[in-house]
This record gives sequence, C-alpha cells and structure tokens, in this order.
Amino acid sequence: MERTLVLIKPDAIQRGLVGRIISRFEDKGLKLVGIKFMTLGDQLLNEHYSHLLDKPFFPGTRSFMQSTPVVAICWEGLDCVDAVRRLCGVTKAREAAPGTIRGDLAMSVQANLVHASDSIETAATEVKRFFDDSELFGYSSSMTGAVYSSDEIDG
Ligand code: IDP
Ligand code: MG
Repeated sequence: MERTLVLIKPDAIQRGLVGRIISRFEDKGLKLVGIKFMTLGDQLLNEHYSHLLDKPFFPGTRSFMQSTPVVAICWEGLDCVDAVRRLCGVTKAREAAPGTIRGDLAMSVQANLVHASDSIETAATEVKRFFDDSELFGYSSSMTGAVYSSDEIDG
C-alpha cells in the first residue's frame, strides 16, 4: 500500500487544531505508521520546498514553517497519496472545497494548516526525508478489513 507524508503546520499548532486534523485522517480510514513533533532546519526546508526557492514569498514561508515545531505524520492506505491531497484541499485555503481540511478550517494561502505529498514519487522522497526507517511501524491493523473490501486488499 502507498505511504504519504503529512505535516501539520505552525498555524494548526497555534490554533490548537492538531487533534482535529489528525482525526480527519483517522476518520478517513488511513493507517498511522509514523508520527513525531519536530523543528525544521533551513536545510530540510530548502530541500522540502526546493520548488519554491526562487519565489518572493519563500523567505516568509520558511520563517512561518520554523515559527513552531510541526507534527510530521506518515499515513498508509490504498492510493493514499491522492486521497490525502483531496482531503486537504487546494493550496489557497479560502478557495478550498467545503469538506476538506483547508476548506473547513482555514482562509490563507500560506497558513493552510497542512502539507501533503503531491505524487507517489514525491511521497517516497518526503517520507524518507522526514523519517528514519526505525521511526516507521508496520503492524497488523484490525481496521483494514473493515475499511476495505477483500478484493481491494488481497493480492
Ligand atoms: P501545496 O502545499 O498545496 O502543495 P505548494 O505550491 O507546494 O502548495 O506550496 C507549498 C506551500 O508554500 C503552501 O502550502 C503555502 O504554505 C506556501 N505558499 C505557496 N504559494 C504561496 C504564495 O503565493 N504565497 C504565500 N505562501 C505560499
Ligand atoms: Mg506542494
């Protein structure tokens, strides 16, 4: 099954939304395989947001992302990279669809509560960037058989 990276950003930490945001992913049926609270150094952020390095807003985004620790989470599920992106909603939160995390809980472009990997390739790179192998846990989840039909998870 796929794995993807989610970061719960400093605006969510400041607003006390961490538990509610994690619940949205749990409610969806995603399996928690890694979670930690961490501060993001310049080098890690420059790699993580390398596609934004030359944008005029990037210094502001970097200092926003360093304004508190963030919660890094690795979720697992069938086609979960796409499912998690959809659950987060579009970048500009005030335009994000109702029902999404950004659509329901945020208004800003920068302070949009969550990061989620944007492709299968990016997810693999980002999970490795934020987690050591020893911080990711494979275990049998009793939820799996209820969340999926057997033809989806067998073979
Ligand atoms: P994404 O988080 O939806 O994948 P990206 O384009 O990868 O969006 O941008 C990464 C993050 O950089 C955004 O979530 C947001 O916090 C910030 N950001 C993107 N575009 C802008 C902008 O135009 N102004 C301010 N911050 C921005
Ligand atoms: Mg992105």
